[in-house]
Amino acid sequence: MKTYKLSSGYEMPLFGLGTWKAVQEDELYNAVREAITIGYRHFDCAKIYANEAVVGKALNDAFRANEVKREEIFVTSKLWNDSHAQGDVIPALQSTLRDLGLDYLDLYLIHWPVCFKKGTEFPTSTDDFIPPENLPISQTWQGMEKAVGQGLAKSIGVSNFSIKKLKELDKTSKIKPANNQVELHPYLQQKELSEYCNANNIALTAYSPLGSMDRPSSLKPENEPSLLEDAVIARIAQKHNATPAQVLIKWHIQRGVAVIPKSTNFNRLKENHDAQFVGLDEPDMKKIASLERNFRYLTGSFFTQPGSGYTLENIWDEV
Ligand code: NDP
Ligand code: 1BO
Repeated sequence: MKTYKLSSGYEMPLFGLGTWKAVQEDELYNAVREAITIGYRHFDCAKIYANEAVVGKALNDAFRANEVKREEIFVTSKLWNDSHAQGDVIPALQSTLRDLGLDYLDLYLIHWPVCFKKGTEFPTSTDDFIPPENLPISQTWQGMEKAVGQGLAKSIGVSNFSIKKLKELDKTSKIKPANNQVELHPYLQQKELSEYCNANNIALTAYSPLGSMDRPSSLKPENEPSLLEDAVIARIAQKHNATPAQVLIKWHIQRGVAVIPKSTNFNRLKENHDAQFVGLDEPDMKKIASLERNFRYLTGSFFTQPGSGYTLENIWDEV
């Protein structure tokens, strides 16, 4: 499997398994065990997905069964928005490690540039938010740097960060973020952000690469465009005797971007893994580039109640 050498010196596999919304425990457990058998070596987790104990059980059972060694897999998790205070980072990470049954993470990310009061999973009122000016990201990052110092995370990074926020972080950070995990697919190609990350040795990971169709209905407007039904993607898939999902996945790997499609279905796990064997050519890449429409499936609007201190403008730093 292709890897990306992170600025920390560690290698991150360019293909992994997403675990958001995988809430049915047996299904997720079996999916992780099956994924390991198929050849998955990168698992994307987060505290807020509320399923790290299940992922951890599956990983540890696979270690005990000698199917894979800890050092052969790459595990990412993410700091939730309620633990941004510098002193809350290590306890949050330790809690994630306990859930996963691991001694260290390969990568720990700040999940969103949004802060909640301690104990808030999802805000129900504006009182649950801490406005950005009251808890600068530089303080959270100092907690992240301590995680590396204590050997709890091999690499650290961010998620949903704009160029402006990466530049801000650069002014005070001792350890540079190794990774920025963002929504990325042919309808949201993030050209400038990709160029900035490439130039600054920040690996990109693409989330929601297939369009995140299983999002809760509250986060899913009607009539959104479907990547998997896109006619251009379908024609390229047909040409290579592949599926649209495989084209969407391989597009990232071919560009040196990590991609973490979620599935708990055995056939789709295999299909997605085998995307790495599809070879897209230059005309395919050009046709896919032409699909840009600056469209986000995950808009971030769930964080922008009036009075929260957060707006779409100050989350994405776009006008
Ligand atoms: P994806 O784009 O990966 O889409 C998941 C959906 O696609 C599920 O409904 C899944 O169903 C279906 N699917 C999977 N494979 C195929 C296939 N081959 N053909 C057709 N349908 C398929 O969405 P996610 O939003 O889950 O993104 C992937 C991962 O990225 C997340 O799980 C999470 O780990 C991470 N993420 C991180 C975010 C962040 O803020 N950092 C935000 C969002 C996601 P089924 O399971 O039934 O196969
Ligand atoms: C709020 C959605 C988080 C997915 O990673």
